[in-house]
Amino acid sequence: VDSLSVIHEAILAGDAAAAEAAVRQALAAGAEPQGVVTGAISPALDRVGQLFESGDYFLPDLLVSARATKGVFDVLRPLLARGGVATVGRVAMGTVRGDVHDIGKNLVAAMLEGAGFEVVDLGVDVPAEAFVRAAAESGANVVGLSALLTTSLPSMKASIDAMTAAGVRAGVKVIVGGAPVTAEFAKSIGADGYASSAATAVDMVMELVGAGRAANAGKARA
Ligand code: B12
Repeated sequence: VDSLSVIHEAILAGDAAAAEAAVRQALAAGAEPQGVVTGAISPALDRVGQLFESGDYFLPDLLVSARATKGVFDVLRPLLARGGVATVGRVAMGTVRGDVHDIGKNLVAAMLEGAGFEVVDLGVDVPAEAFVRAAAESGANVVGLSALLTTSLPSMKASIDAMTAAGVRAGVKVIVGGAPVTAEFAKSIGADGYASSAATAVDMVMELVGAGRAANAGKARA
């Protein structure tokens, strides 16, 4: 539909007002909230990521696109929750202690919300104890840790160790990500899952919470 490409372009351009207006217009014209996510927001975020990696987009571009996405999700969130998109699980996500990078974490959170997950945002510079509390008390079945600094990788390990020490580790799946994180590192600190991008993160979480759902989600996105 045409309104979807308007949303797509507005997110690429980082035009929050235009993105929000286009979403309201699409909804008024009868678009499904979930369709807006899969048809416009996800592809736009994928494109923003590609443009950043290729050096065509810079930090300010990333920030304004992230902000536009946030605004759009503020409009969609209540509709996604109500509109029959079954909650497939609850994910508590945070950037580990010592690290304030949150663009990647927020993209992953946005994609998970789009796929029907409830996301509890723990914020940035999150101490190990806060991850422990989230695992114990938030009702999350998945806890996500993000790190963008090599110097904050030890905080990632410390957070998982603290969950184990507190006896809450076995009750949740722990996923990790961020530029300096590798599959090997993830394994070495005892994480259940690792993904290098927001799109693969959704597939991975789907798989962790139940294989049948992963198949359905694959169809929804195709
Ligand atoms: C934006 C940015 C900042 C912004 C952050 C703004 C914000 N709100 O996030 C600001 C300006 C604040 C900043 C500050 C600093 N930064 Co900085 N920053 C970056 C930059 C340019 C982009 C990061 C980014 O957003 N990438 C885009 C997102 C979409 O990608 P991503 O985060 O990797 O996320 C994707 C995946 O990794 C994955 N993912 C991410 N999290 C998770 C979590 C889970 C669970 C899963 C499954 C997946 C997943 O999915 C995401 C989407 O695809 C990088 C350089 C670069 N090119 O990466 C440097 C960079 C990360 N920063 C760096 C540094 C050194 C700093 C500072 C220390 C600078 C300073 N001297 O003050 C401070 C640190 C402050 C702190 N304590 O954290 C270094 C880190 C070097 C290192 N290896 O340790 C980098 C690599 C720059 C460089 N080349 O030197 N930075």
